[in-house]
Amino acid sequence: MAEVLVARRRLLRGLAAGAGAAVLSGCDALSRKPRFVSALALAEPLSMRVQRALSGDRLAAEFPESMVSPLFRPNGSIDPRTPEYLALKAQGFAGYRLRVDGLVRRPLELSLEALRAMPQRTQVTRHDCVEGWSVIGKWQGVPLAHLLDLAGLRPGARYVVFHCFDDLAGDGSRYYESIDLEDAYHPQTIAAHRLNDAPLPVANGAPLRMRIERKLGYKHAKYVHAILVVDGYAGIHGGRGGFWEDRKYDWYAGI
Ligand SMILES: Nc1nc2c(c(=O)[nH]1)N[C@H]1C(S)=C(S)[C@@H](COP(=O)(O)O)O[C@H]1N2
Ligand SMILES: [Mo]
Repeated sequence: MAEVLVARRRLLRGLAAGAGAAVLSGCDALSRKPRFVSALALAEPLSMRVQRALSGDRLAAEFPESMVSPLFRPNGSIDPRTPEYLALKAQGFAGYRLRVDGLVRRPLELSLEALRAMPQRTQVTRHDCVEGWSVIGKWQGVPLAHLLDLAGLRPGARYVVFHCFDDLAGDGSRYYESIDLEDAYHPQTIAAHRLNDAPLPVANGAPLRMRIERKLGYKHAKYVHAILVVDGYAGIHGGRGGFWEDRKYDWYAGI
C-alpha cells in the first residue's frame, strides 16, 4: 500500500511538472496534450490547481492582424442538421435568441441585434485543437462578464454551461460545455458573432459561439443557444461538464 502511494505521488509530481511546462511554453504545449488526455483521471485535480496557480489573471497571447490564418479550419460539427437549427438558419438567424438563465436574477433573451449593440471585444488569438493543429483568427463578440452582470448571479452560482444546437454524436443529444466563474469573467471570454471581420460562418458556429482563449478548442462551444448558470454540472448530460469530457477528455483543458 505504501509503495502504491509513493508511486502515485511520484506520478503526480511528474504530471504537475508537465502541466507547469505546458502553461509556460505556449506552442510546445501542443505536443503534450495527448498525454494530458490519457492521464486524465489521475491528473485532473492536481493539474488544475497547478495551472490555476501559474495562470492567475494571465491573458492568452494576442497577435497582429497580419498573422490571421487564411482559413479558420472548421472542426467537429460544421453543418448542424437539427430541426431547430435548420429552421433558424433558413431565416438568416433572424429568429435567434440567446437565453441566459439558471441561477440569475434577471433571465435574458437576446437577439443578434441586441448582442451587436452591447459592449464588444475584438481579439486576434490562436485556437489550439487537442488533435494538434492551430489557427489564428480575429474574433468579435460580447464579453461573457457583461452578459452575466446584466443577468445578475444568484447565490450558489459556480459554473456556466453552454448549450448548443448541434448533435455531434448523431444520437439525439446536443453538444455542451462548461467553465467556472473565474474563466467566465476572464476578459478574453467572449460570445463571438464575428470572425475575421465577417459574420460568423456556419462552419465556425453561427450565429454565436464562445471564445475561451486559455482553453483547448473543444471548450469553445459553437452554435450556442443558451447560457445557464448552475451550482454544479453533475446532473447535466453525462455529468462531466462537456460533450468531450463525457468521453473522458479533461474538463479544465488549460493551455
Ligand atoms: N457545438 C459545438 N462546438 C464545438 C465543437 C462541436 O463539434 N460542436 N467542436 C469543438 C472543437 S473540438 C473544436 S477544435 C472547435 C472548432 O472550432 P472551429 O470549427 O471554428 O475551428 O470547436 C469546438 N466547439
Ligand atoms: Mo478540437
